Amino acid sequence: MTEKRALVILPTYNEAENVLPLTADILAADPSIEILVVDDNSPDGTGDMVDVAGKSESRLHLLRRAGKQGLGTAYLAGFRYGLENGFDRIFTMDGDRSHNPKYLPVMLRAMDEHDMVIGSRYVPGGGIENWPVHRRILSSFANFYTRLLLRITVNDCTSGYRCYSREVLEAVDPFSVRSSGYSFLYEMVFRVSRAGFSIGEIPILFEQRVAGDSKIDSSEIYFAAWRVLMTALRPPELPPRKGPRV
Ligand SMILES: Nc1nc2c(ncn2[C@@H]2O[C@H](COP(=O)(O)OP(=O)(O)OP(=O)(O)O)[C@@H](O)[C@H]2O)c(=O)[nH]1
Ligand SMILES: [Mg+2]
Repeated sequence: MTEKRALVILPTYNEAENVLPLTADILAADPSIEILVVDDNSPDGTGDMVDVAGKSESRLHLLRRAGKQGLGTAYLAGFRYGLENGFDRIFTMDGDRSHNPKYLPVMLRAMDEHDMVIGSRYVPGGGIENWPVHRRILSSFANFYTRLLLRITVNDCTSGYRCYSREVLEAVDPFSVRSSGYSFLYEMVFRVSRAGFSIGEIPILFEQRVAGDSKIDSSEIYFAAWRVLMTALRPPELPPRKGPRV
């Protein structure tokens, strides 16, 4: 059996203090993993730092975009790169060190059993470190509401720490997802589960960012709640499933 190739997509916008320690930890976590940083021309020089580091590290790649274009399209640019370059396992992770790379090998092993694996804060053993109470309540309510309205069984629909198989990305047409941020995350879970693929959850401890500023506005969570309702009322047309998992 040929070894499966894995890519971690790291969307970054002004993560200069985080990006190189994070990429070093990811590369050390598993020798089969490569990284694509999708940087939106960060004014703090994040992209330049990755560019320099990539010259002496063949597993570190950089995709620069002209300006801040949002998290959803950064994921899509990464998916396109991963599919075009023959990767079989495609991860997404936040670039602010909230997602600990120590879970990557565990998630990779779980991909032997599942088509998609989520690093989950809301399964036994998972959790969130140092979040203010209002943010915890909002996030767990958002997940409860999403599960209920969309009738999906995944516990953490808005975790950005996840892995998709190539087959999943080829089947669910992520390029037709128009929403960004949290909406993009739950909508992908919805599509993957509706298409009949198996989704596993691995408990993770989500660590609050220690450096740099948050880029996602909390208003996005209200927008996502609205989008969930719209998706429940008018589910997107999904392409037919290509065939059973073998
Ligand atoms: N390329 C790109 N990356 C982005 C954009 N917006 C956010 N990001 C990155 O996406 C990841 C998640 O964003 P965060 O700001 O950490 O969002 P969050 O985790 O909800 O907020 P905090 O908990 O406050 O960190 C980080 O790596 C950001 O740098 C964007 O427009 N383009
Ligand atoms: Mg963050």
